[in-house]
Amino acid sequence: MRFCPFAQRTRLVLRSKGISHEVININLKNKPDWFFEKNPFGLVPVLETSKGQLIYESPITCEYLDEAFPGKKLMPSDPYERAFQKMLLEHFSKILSKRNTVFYGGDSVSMIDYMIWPWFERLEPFQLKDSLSHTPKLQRWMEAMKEDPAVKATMTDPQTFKGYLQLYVKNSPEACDYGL
Ligand SMILES: N[C@@H](CCC(=O)N[C@@H](CS)C(=O)NCC(=O)O)C(=O)O
Repeated sequence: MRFCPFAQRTRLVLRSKGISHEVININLKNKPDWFFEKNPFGLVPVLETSKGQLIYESPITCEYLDEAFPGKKLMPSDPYERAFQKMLLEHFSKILSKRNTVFYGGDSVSMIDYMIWPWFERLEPFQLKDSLSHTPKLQRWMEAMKEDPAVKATMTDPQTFKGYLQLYVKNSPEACDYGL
């Protein structure tokens, strides 16, 4: 679903690693029966590999992609650093402000940045951007993230997002298709 932050995590990693893929959007207000064969919980995202293997839960899809495909590794190789990124993700709203680098895992984008980005991208359409006015580090991180090619490729413009939200709150079956 184009507006889902969890699915955006997976799309960010697919883009960042240059993995060729096909996106099939699910209208979550009107899920097709076959979707429950892909994920019995009926949630997006779901990855289906060329061998027909099915993987769901966004952090698990992202870690799978990072491990299964060559190219830039988004998870650190050091076991402590890997554990640290997982701890950050578990508690991201509470402890993120403690870092001293531009990105959360160091001086370049890594998995943790992609895992939390979709929620920050939505601050503007939710008219919450001003909530960052006293957090210069967070603002610098957002500016740096906006320069990342995978972030640019998966970004939804705030107007389109607002259009989706207006339909979503009315429980409209057209919400997921807004802007198509
Ligand atoms: N823990 C899941 C959450 C995924 C999730 O909640 N996706 C929402 C869309 S943003 C969904 O599929 N909702 C459908 C529903 O609740 O029926 C993950 O990380 O992948």
